[in-house]
Amino acid sequence: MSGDLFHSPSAAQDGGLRRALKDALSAAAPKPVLLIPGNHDRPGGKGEHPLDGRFDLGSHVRQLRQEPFEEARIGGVGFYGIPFQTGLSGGDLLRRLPPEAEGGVVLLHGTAADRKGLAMYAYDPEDPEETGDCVFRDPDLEAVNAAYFAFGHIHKPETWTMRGGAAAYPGSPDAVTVKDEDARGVLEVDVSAGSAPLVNKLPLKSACRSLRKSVLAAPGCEAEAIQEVETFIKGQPSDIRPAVYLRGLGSGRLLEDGKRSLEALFAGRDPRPVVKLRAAVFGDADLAGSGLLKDFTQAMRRAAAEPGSDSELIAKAALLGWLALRGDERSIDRILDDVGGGHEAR
Ligand SMILES: [Mn+2]
Repeated sequence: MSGDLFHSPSAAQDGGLRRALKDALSAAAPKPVLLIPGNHDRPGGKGEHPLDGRFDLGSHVRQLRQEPFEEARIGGVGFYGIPFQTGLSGGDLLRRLPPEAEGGVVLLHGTAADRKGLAMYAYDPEDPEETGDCVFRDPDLEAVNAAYFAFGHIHKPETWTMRGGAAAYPGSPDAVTVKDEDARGVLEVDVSAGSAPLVNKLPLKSACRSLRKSVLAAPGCEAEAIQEVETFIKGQPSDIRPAVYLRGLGSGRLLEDGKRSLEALFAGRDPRPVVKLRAAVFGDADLAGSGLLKDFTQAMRRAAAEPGSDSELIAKAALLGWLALRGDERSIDRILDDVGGGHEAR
């Protein structure tokens, strides 16, 4: 397990959670379980953390915590755990590994910076979780010549090969954020000597992935938008965590009430859906009898009714148009930032 077993050090203070975790890990016994701390287990990569051996997670569970790396040998294979840390660069951490790491398995937690599909997760100074530490480059990984690099940190699954071996993020076993839309799984890796490792993705019996959808609201048909959200959520199987964004324009009162009623309706659903109100909302007085707003609303509805229309794009475009008419430049800048962010997240 390559890090971020706990969301935060304080989460690990929960004795009930630790008992449940130990219970779950006992299912693997007597097979050994190796784990390293990630940036969530150990924010900033410094100081005490819950994976420093203070908690007994089972005699078959080994917490690899020594810096810059800690070695374990199992069945003749060398495993090298690199705990999340901030003193050395990713390249320097890999160069500290001994020559025997060739053909072995490396556990590491951070960003594989040369993976194009994962590039948007790379160092972001705006994100307090991304400190810019433990960033690993493919040439530094290749120089180790390990059979397999077991990466943790990025929730999105990705496997890639390199000289003499392979590397992978299995992805989080459950959807942690609304962005985690890929199917969830774990990786079974065969590192038999003398051949390239075989990476086999195994599905999980009980895991959910997120599925995002935008629903367009327009003044005068807020109830239809709420109904559309309800129908969408009811139509999803139990391995989907629906994440619905209410966009467009509408009565703040009606949309807030609708959001609350949806939350009450689905309070018992597991996984519980996420409903986010992202519409530009108006007071009821603003909406009464405004000719321009009415025309605008009708234009939005016509656009949304076009076959094959992208409701999220229409909502954003309509909202920009509406704000432009009102001369609201600050909101336009904010939405344009959001549009850019949304595109990047794909
Ligand atoms: Mn992490």
